[in-house]
Amino acid sequence: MNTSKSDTLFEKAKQLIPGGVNSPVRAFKSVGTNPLFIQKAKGSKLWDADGNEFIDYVGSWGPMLLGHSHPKIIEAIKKTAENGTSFGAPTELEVMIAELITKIMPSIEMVRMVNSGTEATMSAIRLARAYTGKDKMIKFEGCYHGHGDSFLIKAGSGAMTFGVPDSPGIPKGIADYTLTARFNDIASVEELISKNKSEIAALIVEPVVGNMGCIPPRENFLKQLRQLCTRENIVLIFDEVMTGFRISLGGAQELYKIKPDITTLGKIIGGGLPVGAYGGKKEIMQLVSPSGPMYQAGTLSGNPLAMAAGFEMLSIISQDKSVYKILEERSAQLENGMRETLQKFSLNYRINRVGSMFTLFFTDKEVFDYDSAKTSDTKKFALYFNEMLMQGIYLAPSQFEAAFVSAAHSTEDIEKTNRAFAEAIKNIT
Ligand code: HOZ
Repeated sequence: MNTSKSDTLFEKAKQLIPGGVNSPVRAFKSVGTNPLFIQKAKGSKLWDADGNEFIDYVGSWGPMLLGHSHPKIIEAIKKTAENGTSFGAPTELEVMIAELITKIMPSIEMVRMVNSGTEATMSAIRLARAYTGKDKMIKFEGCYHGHGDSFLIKAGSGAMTFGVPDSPGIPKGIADYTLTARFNDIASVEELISKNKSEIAALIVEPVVGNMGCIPPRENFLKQLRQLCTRENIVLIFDEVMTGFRISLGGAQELYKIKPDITTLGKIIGGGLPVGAYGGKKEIMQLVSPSGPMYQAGTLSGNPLAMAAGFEMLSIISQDKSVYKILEERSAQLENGMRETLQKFSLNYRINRVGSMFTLFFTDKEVFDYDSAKTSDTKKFALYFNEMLMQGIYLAPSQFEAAFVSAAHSTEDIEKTNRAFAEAIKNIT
């Protein structure tokens, strides 16, 4: 059998890069195969180094809401690059994108751009501590907020996939400041608050979890979090790195009508370039240096290429009203097709979907938190993943990630995916 170009590249990469990849989940380790090395992508499709074509539901883990290589975004990047790629000095584009973000998400009165979601969440926690003068924070089991020290405690995403939710290398002193509650369990939050009275600076949550697979909040859960945080002077942080501009233009906060104090953003606001942001109430944001004492900085923050791509992306999705309609229609078509197949095979696997984010869990239990997500049969998931891949469908290589539909997915793409799904389920059942 001929070795594929991807396999050859992976062998070489493993000698040079830890695990052969620059971010763990993409290594395909939990599905028992080698990763594909990607050569190019356009619309809903991507092509690997061997020229194989796939319908893509990873979408660079979220940012490709409009599909890959959207002509207007590419044009904006090219045009901006002609005038220089980084100045380490302010540009008009930064003001333009800040204005657009604050308009789309009114809870964000001021915003600071950074380079990744991890930077955004690390900065948001520091800011909450500076604002409240308190040190502890609450996060939820299975939520993932990037790889900052304080967050790799009972973390989701790759940490959950590889079974190391508490990473080594984090001093106990730091870990002690992170308290973990159970998602969708308000009593677990109340208990932590009463045991740590007046010590909690912030509560951070993925309002719809994407990093233990897609898990929506139960009715009133976010509202109850808001009430508790207001009562206890705790800064409520919505990590909308995945949900922002995806599950609705104004993110989860618009969909569920809850106003957080701080929001962290990433992915879509960079239109495929590396960007993150944190923003919120003016009163809190004014503590950020240089208007206040909370220090946070970055040479590439507000980088012109990233701002140009992000601004174009946000302009398109805020003007073109058809985008969210298409996303919902395609996602519903996909969900319905999958449900039909499951029914046909008398399988009760769970599909959680919020807008264009979804996950199929290989369990017959309702999936609403970390423990219930862990009831999934990950061996079955691996079989399913490989069956889909063989039929040209590229999914996230982990049970504990969300799949993303884009506005570039056509009804034919979805039909093909539903046919592949039926075949995959038949072959693994
Ligand atoms: N943290 C991303 C998933 N939630 C994975 C990023 C990657 O491996 O590229």
